[in-house]
This record gives sequence, C-alpha cells and structure tokens, in this order.
Amino acid sequence: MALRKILVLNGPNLNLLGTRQPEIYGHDTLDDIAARLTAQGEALGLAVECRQTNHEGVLVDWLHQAKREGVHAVLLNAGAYTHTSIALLDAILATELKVIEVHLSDPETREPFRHLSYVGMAAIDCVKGLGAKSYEVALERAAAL
Ligand code: CA2
Repeated sequence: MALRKILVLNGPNLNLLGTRQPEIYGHDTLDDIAARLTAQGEALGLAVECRQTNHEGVLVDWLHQAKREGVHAVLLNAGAYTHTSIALLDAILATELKVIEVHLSDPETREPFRHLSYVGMAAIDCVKGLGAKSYEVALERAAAL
C-alpha cells in the first residue's frame, strides 16, 4: 500500500532560516528541518514532502494540488501570510484539507499584529513556540490523524 503523504508548506522569508534572527527562529536551516522530517516520516510510515515559497498564490495552488492528490495532511507555516491571508483561509476551507498550523516562535507572545491567525480559523490544530521542534511535534500529530 502507498505511504500516506504529508505536505509541509512554508511561506515567505522562511528560506532565510538559520541565517538571520537566530534568537527568534533558531539556527536550523529549512533544509535541516526538512531532512529531519523526512527521516521522522520514514519511521512513522509517512512520505513527507517539504516546500517553500515567498508567494501567497503559490501556497494556494499547492493546497489545491494537495487536495487533488489526496494528501493525508498539510503542515503549514504560512509565515506572515498567517496574519493577513483570507485567500489561504478560503483555500483551507474550500479544500477541507487537514491542516496543522506550525510556527517556530509563539506569535501570540509577540507584537499584537501577529495575534490574529487566518490560518488558525480553518486549521485543525496548531503547534508553535518550540522552534524547529514545532514541525516534529506537528508531524507526530499528523501521523495520528
Ligand atoms: O514563528 C513563525 O514560524 C512565524 O510563522 C515566522 C514568520 C512570522 O511572520 C510569523 O509571525 C511567525 C516570519 C518568518 C520569517 O523567517 C525568517 C527567518 C530567518 C530570518 C528572518 C526571517
């Protein structure tokens, strides 16, 4: 039987991870995180695919594609689009995908403009504030869905 697929989608500026603001986002690069998630996925019997884009519409397109391809769950760190994007909220609602919101930091303890999450209005779960470990906890939760 084919492995269940988990898509890990990362939004704007997350390609800079590990190079700037390590006091907030840690020292791991996105490639480090992707490598660990892939290995963790193999242990859990999941096929993990990680992607990053700086473009809102590309995230919307990837959610539509995930629905068409029958992806089991999506881990979504939409970066700043978390707090602004009704398009992403609509895409999650329209696709009815199981989306787990992920954040390295805890936006609710940061500036007030980060307290609102449009992604959170449609996501089934949220893991935040654990640095790169947020993705690993989210993947464990996705495996249990
Ligand atoms: O904590 C998170 O994971 C965030 O989604 C990160 C976003 C931020 O806008 C959200 O409020 C919380 C920002 C990602 C920017 O990534 C950088 C990585 C390295 C250096 C600078 C920015």
